[in-house]
Amino acid sequence: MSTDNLHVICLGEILVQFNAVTPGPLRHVTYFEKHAAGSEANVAVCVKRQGLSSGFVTKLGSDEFGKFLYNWLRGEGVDVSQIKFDPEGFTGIYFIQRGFPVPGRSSVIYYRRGSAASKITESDIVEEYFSRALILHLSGITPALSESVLRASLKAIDIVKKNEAKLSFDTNIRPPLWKSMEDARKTLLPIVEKSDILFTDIDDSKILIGESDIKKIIQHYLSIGIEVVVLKLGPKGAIAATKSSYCEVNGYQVNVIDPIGAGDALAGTFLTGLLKGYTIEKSLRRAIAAGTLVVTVRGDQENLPTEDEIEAFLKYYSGKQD
Ligand code: KDG
Repeated sequence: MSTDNLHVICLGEILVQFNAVTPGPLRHVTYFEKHAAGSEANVAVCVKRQGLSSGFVTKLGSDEFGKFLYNWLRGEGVDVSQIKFDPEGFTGIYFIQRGFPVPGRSSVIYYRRGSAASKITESDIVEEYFSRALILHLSGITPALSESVLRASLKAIDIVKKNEAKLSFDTNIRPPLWKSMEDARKTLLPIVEKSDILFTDIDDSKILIGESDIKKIIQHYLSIGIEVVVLKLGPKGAIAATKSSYCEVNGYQVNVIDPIGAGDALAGTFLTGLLKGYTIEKSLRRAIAAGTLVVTVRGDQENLPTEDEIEAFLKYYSGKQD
């Protein structure tokens, strides 16, 4: 491992998110807000905001949106040295429809097939760079982008495993990105099995291991050698477990504007906690606080809290939750 470490390196696609300003079906929405988003990019920004170093590896189109996203990440202090611009490619975008047809829920409409990020190949994975990672973080979105991105992801994983760094994986199954759920299962399971830290939820676990019982899901993942399992329970909170510890933290009741991005805030904050040497329980409490803040606004990254802001949140809610 290089002496010039980065705490967390993330590989994936950052996209422009157009978030409906008003709730309801998109056909009736007139105004959209522009945000920088994308699961792994959200994690990279989260880690950096909480005072650790992070790098984000991707390809962007040589277009206005590519410039916006590059400058955004650079402005946040994420290491962008491995971001490439593809002169032929375009930057992926997506729209968020809020509060319809299910109040409090959002849905995602992608315009990303064939984007610059989907053209990432193994040759974009530089061994010297990935050797600097203490943690490589990926989600189930990245391997779904294309065959070549899947191969690139596997190469990055091999590098960090060879260096005895940790693989953090969020299963994040996004059905519109897969041919079938069987395809998702076959592709993602080998990555899950290599993970040291796993973020998942009940829906994804049903697809991946055919299990929906909370205790059995956790037992299964621990039994295959995953060190830390975090099971996200949506607004109910989350559970974190290792072979020797188990803790459950309840969610907070807040006014949900857009729940998308909460899982990334949770993952990024939890990883930051582990890297700072916090206990599993303290890391999870902080992670739930961060996820809660993100759902109270449009956009995935704007409300990602700093260390002090998490403290202020927890201090305010102390004794008011559970
Ligand atoms: O986790 C939030 C992401 O789902 C969102 O930002 C968009 O990365 C995204 C995706 O591919 O769904």
